[in-house]
Amino acid sequence: MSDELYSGAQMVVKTLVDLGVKHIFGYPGGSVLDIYDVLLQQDELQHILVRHEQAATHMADGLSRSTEDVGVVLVTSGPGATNCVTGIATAYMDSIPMVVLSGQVATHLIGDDAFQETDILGCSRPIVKHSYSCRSAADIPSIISKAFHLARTGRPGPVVVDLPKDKLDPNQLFPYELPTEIKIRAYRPTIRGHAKQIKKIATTLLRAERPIIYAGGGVVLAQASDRLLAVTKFFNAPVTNTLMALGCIDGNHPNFVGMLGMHGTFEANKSMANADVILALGARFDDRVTNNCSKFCPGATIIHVDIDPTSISKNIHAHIPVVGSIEVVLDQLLEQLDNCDEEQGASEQRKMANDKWWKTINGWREKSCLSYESAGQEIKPQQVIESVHRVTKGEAFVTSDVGQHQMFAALHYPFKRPKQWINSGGLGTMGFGLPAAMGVQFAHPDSEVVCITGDGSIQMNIQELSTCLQYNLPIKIILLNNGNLGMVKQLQDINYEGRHSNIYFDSLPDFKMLAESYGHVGFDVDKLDDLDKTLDEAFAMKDRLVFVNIKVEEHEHVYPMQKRYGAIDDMFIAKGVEG
Ligand SMILES: Cc1ncc(C[n+]2csc(CCOP(=O)(O)OP(=O)(O)O)c2C)c(N)n1
Repeated sequence: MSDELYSGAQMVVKTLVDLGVKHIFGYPGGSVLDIYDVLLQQDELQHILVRHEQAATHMADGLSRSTEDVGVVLVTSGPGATNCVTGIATAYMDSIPMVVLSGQVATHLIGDDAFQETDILGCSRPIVKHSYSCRSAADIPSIISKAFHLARTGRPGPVVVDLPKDKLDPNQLFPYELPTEIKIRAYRPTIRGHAKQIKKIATTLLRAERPIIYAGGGVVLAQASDRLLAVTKFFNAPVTNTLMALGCIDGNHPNFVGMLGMHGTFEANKSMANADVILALGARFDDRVTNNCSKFCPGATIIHVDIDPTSISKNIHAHIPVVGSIEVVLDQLLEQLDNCDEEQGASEQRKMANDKWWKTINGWREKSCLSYESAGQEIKPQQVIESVHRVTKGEAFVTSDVGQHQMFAALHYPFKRPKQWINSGGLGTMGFGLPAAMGVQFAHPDSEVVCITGDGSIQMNIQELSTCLQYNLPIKIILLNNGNLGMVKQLQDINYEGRHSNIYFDSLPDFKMLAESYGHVGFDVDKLDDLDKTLDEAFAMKDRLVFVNIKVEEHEHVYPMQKRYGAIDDMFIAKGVEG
């Protein structure tokens, strides 16, 4: 502990700096002005002044998803804090480490309906991993350190820290002590899998004739891609990823059968439905994957590995549950497999079964479920994604909003590495894409960052184009402009006999001019011949934000698509074509 004394506001900033935070996304207001005054007097922590607090949370979230860091947000009490609710829920649903520091009215005013008082701890309780209220300024270093620890360990998630104004008072000074070790009573996530369960996984997988690995976002969060690859190789098993896990195995890897679920590939869903053993790693069996739970993969033995015991058997019963961190459990499994003496002849038998399994899977692959018909000079959304993939050489960080464009990106841009694909999977938050791309660009200033968006979604946080100019963020925004809320239209086409209720904006802005008015470069593209060359020109502008407004075919649907209430593999692979 140093002899120097600090105010609560100074301690907030010093703690963040000491924890290695480089960027904080925020917006000032009365209750946090003491912190803002301290921010001005230092240069180790960069504050990013956003235009809307929801965007600050998505920026912190994007930064976190693309790194191993905790995203940090600073907002004022009342509306500043409530504007964060969607962003907190977005991070919570996808288990993203984030700390939100929210101002609060002075302690003696809490409960008085004071100006800009909101019970943000109450508002956010169901969508945070934990929250803290600060009762003494001297506790600030310890509270923020605990918040970081909780946010990034175990099953990660957002933590809210409420800071009453009187605890930030510049005239009240305290000694500063950053805890060297964090201890939180009753919080001890299980990291190692139970040895007996590991043995069971090994023997079950060794006996499997039709195994499949179903990898979820937990694999990305645990940075377990190398172990996933090792297990994949050992069994020569097919691998399918959830929307959240794309990139945890190279999209072009021969064992990768594509994303599974509602808009998953035919071969991924078929392989799941016909597997005899499913190794689920850090995945939730959510309804966008399973379709009708009562019809879910009836013939399979399900192994479910997750760090969160409450996720296991929540939606689908696990025959072999294993609580533990994915990378540690996979290390244990690989060690177990090394020590396993397969019975004589068993490995040849396994090889024969494996060959047969791949023959069946390759038969499903022959359906080419991602193929589509081109339409002359009209641009198909799939063509845009392919062109973006070409011009970025498959290397860019890609963020998306929510809708058809998100699914086209997920299906047609083969991601090479984990943390390259950044989207709101669990909450499905329109308005996520642009601010998330900004967070990514702050964390990776020299990398190419692309935001794939729709004409509905981009308007939900378009004000951040102004922030992009202030901080010179050279993001490339690719707008798949179909002139409607495409994903809603698709559902209305399929489930409501084409009755289109409230999906057309009759007053869309001129996006090119809008981007230019914010000080950026804008392009319009409306015919196929111009697509490649415009994207080449846009991506050649390395230090400018370029907004490319691309008119795409307005009636295109995303396929494949599961049938409502069906099994995982009850699917359409094209309009009216059953798989
Ligand atoms: C904040 C929010 N409101 C509503 C929805 C429901 N929703 C899901 S997709 C979608 C349409 C998205 O339209 P657009 O951004 O234009 O993308 P497109 O589907 O046309 O590619 C809507 C309204 C949502 N996901 N998020």
